[in-house]
Amino acid sequence: MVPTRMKVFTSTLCTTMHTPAYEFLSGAETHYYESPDRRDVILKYLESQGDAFEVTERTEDFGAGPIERVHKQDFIDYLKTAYEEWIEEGGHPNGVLPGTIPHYKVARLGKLKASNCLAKSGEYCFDMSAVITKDTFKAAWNAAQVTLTATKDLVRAADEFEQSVEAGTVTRESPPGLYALVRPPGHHAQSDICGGYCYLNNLAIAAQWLIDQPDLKSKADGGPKRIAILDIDFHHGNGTQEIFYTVANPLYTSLHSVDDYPYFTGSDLEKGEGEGLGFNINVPLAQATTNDDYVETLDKLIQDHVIPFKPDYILVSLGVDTYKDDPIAGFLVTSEGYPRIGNSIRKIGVPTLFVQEGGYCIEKLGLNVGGILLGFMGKTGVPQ
Ligand code: Q9C
Ligand code: ZN
Repeated sequence: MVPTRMKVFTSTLCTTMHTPAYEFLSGAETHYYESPDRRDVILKYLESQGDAFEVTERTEDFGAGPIERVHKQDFIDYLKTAYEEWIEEGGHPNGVLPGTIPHYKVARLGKLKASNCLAKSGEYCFDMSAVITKDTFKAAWNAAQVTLTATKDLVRAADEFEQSVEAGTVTRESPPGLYALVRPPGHHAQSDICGGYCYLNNLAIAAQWLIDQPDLKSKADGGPKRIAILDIDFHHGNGTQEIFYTVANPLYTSLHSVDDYPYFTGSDLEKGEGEGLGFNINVPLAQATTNDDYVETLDKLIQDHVIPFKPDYILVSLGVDTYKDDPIAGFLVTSEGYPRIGNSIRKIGVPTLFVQEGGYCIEKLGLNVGGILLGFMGKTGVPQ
């Protein structure tokens, strides 16, 4: 049986509830780029592709446990109560936005702890793009739950795939893929700090949940399932890197731009620490990187690092802010490039979950996300 349809997990409980009114870009006030229309245009495109995608709003409740495995309790509590405290303290209703961040040059000698929300907003956020509105926490929470729901289905799909391969009805060249269409995104969220439009790290929560399942054993060594993360968002996933920096599973790999946001992480010298040494692979690419260079570098990363790791599952941080006309980014990948990227990931031959991260060119967002997913499903040619 060849899997010809891809399941899409989404929910308006995450995608429509978080709507900050504005952000600042290079000092200018602008609309909030990480907006609910992003989900609408992606869904519209997927639904225009015959029956290639099967969209489900069914979401299971995994509770707090899997989130608390990745994020610190004081940070989760802060996200939950910040907006209410902010308003009580006279903060603007647009939402919580830090004014004072404890920069390391200041905090080095400082002995004070954050006592109110104005201070906590700086303690728990590293930039000005992660506004906390009334329902931001609920949206982020539900995004994690949707991602976990998709992850549980990944386990089922992978088992089914394994049986089909053994029965000879399918080859390893056609691995199953699933897609979590969620927002807010996650890969900039660290264990106890938000930023970069991200609050809870959906993909990291999913990866840790897979590793924690006692009955899931790796094919390679009989230990916990082995997870390889492929972060193809334009920006470095500082959050995912931090969360898994000292462990050997999951493997974190990222292709991202040099000299761009979040500026202070993403060097190839960041290789992991302790048991995690060698399991954090950053591949910075030049600004204005094109399709050929991107795909060539991705293929090399897969050959040199992902395949030797012997992953049981691939989790992709799916950003298409690599697109040539993205309003906040600087690569030159075109819509013809995305099916090629999807195809390169397919060739790993491992069950894969795609989790939505960035991508802000609203006109081409559906086409570009769809291009990666269709490319993964083995469809060739330029998608319309
Ligand atoms: N000049 C994601 O793509 N502002 N986050 C950057 C660039 C924040 C991006 C300003 C960008 C966050 C998930
Ligand atoms: Zn991004």
